Amino acid sequence: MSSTIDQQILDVIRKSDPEVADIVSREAERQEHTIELIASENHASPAVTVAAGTCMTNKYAEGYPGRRYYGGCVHHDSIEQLARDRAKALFGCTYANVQPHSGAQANAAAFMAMMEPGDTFLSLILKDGGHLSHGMHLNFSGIFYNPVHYPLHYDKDHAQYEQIDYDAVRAAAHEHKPKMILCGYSAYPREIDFAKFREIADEVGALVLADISHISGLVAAGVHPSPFPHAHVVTTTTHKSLRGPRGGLIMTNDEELNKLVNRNVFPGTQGGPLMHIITAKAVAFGEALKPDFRVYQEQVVTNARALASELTSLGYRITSGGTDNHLMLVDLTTKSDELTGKDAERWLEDAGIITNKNGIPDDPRPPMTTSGLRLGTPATTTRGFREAEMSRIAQWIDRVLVAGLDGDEERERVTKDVRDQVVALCKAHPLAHEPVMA
Ligand code: DSN
Repeated sequence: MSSTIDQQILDVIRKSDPEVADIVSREAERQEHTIELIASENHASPAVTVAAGTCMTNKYAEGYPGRRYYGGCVHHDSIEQLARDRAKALFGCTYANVQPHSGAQANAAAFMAMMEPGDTFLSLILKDGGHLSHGMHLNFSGIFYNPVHYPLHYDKDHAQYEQIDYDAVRAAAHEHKPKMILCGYSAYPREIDFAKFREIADEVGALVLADISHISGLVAAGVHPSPFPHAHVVTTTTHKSLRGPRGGLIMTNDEELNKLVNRNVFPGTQGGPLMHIITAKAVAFGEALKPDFRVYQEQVVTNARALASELTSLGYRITSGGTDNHLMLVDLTTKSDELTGKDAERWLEDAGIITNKNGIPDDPRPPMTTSGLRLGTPATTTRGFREAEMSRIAQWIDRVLVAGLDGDEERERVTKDVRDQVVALCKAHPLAHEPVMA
């Protein structure tokens, strides 16, 4: 959010509710002066942010354009149709449902469109880079369906160590005969071969669901191969690399599946759509259709490679040996056996560098501790950082982590020094205007 816009919004809130305004103001300050490396976050443009706060929130619009359960939806029909049309143009597909409130909601509706309760599906397990909604036992996907999982290459000597083992996907598909095969991940740094997934699915009569939540910005810009025409259904969030408002989106080229998707979003899993968010999605898709969006996404990938390369030279192992997209998983144990993701996340946050602990493939530590850190470049690229800044950030990360291992006194000294430099860099690249990498 731009600080100019923030200020105007805050002035309005403050007049009515100073307590809330204070909290939002502190968050705006936090975002302005910290380096955001969480791979699933970004800084939405002022236009997207403001669109999400418009009068479009005031309307019930259950149903779809032209077929609503409430009167007065004429402008909501226009905005939803515009959002759909822009999504279709962006991803080159025939049908788009812009109503899912989130990625997990999008997956719930997609699952219901593609399977019956109790059916088997094949996915990557959460601990290896999948997502909660890809079959975790406490999630709807693991409660109402029967998940089986394909592995990564776990053999350290294999050229594709920690990458998807397509032969194993094929073997699992033939063994389990799933109704659906799910590809697309939350912590996977390599290119996905959607055509290969479709080939395997066709061999066993399965459908392919591609959850491109993390990489949808890259896909929209042509920087990562598209899941179309290979996947039967594609889901995504809209707020990660795509840089829209927080929300979900489902797409397909198949008329029958589209009918099922629509029915399973509303009334299957949701009631009234969040029309103010759909308005902001339309704005975000419009931004992503502009030629500069490709330049931004290319820089996201270049920055990720620069960050991974500098961390490697500082003694950290990047899982799978590098990155093809916007994120990387850092194996902290190559620096020190003592170093955990939990400590690293906390120490870096103290220094103004925001990350998240993340399991590495086959991680012996539990998810609240982990041996890894997930880093991504969509947000830092939005504020205009390039390779030189990535290199400095890698060095700051290393200084903070080494100092943390050296004990409290050293950590305190280094944290303060790095924090000051982080603030100075953020001040030199303010969030106070249109995204630098438009
Ligand atoms: N929690 C998201 C992420 O950080 O990848 C996925 O939903």
